[in-house]
Amino acid sequence: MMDLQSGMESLDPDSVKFSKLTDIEGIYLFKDTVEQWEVIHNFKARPDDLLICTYPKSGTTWMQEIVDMIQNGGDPEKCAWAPIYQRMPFIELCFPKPVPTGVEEAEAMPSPRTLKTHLPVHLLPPSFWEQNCKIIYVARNAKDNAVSYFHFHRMDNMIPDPGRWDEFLETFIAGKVMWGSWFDHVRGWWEAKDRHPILYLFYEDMKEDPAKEIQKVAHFLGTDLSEPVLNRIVQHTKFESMKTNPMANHRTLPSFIFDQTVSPFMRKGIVGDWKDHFTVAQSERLDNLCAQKLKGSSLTFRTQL
Ligand code: PPS
Repeated sequence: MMDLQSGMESLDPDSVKFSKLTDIEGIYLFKDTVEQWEVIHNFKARPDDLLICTYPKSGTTWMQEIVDMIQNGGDPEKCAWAPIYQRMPFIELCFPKPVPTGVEEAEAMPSPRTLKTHLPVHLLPPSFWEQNCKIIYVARNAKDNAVSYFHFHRMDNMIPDPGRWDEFLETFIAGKVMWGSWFDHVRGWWEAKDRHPILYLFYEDMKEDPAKEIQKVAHFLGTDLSEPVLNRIVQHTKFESMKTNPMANHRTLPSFIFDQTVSPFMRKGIVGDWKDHFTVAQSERLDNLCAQKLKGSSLTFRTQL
């Protein structure tokens, strides 16, 4: 099997360019993912799989690097063997042939595996529940999440052009973006955590006190980090380090996929960037929507630190 990196480099740029939105049960996903849905749905999770799950742009890559560092005893050399997207297969990712699919990559990987998904709770392949796999979910406040997703739409050529910010915000609110509604995603996984081994964390908490949140992840994985190891992980996974780490910053992806001259993958990495994008009216509207759609769930978000 060709590896993911060589496969992507061999692609015809036109074959990955966004063409049209396709969905599974109303959730927009890549065209190739929809075509392969049967295989993805029947994915065979193993009991010792760890799944990192997020709505897009919530801190997925950050959590992936943290987990890899914990699993490797805080040794950055051991996490540098490949770009992050190759170290942890993204189960619903499907490019045109000859690129291996996320499922194929996962199947070829020895246990214990760490996998990535952005699927909403009701679309997760059932074997993850059957095998009682551990899941780490990271959520980010809707405003910063929307801003980050807007800039991502500008630079990722595989997903639709976002249009103007105000237009994109409407699309985001309506859930007519890839992987669906932010509200349903964060709430669905919040409710699932009461029935399954899910560690539900927040981007804002990770920014405020990374050491505390990293130690929580370590405990969830059944280990305790010594002070020096914990400090090494905090340093290695802070935004400035990951921005310059070629194995984390996605600069190894061909520019016909991610055009980082338009907007870098490691863009700002802060809480509160929404203030530079939202009008007062937009901000109030999103606050009201959050209150309405998360009502009765005990789920709350911080939009500033
Ligand atoms: S993806 O494409 O869904 O996997 O993207 P994801 O990794 O979830 O989210 C990208 C945003 O996370 C920010 N980021 C970080 N913030 C703080 N610290 C660290 N170490 C870090 N790594 C990535 C990244 O900059 C994107 O957010 P924005 O707001 O666009 O900067």
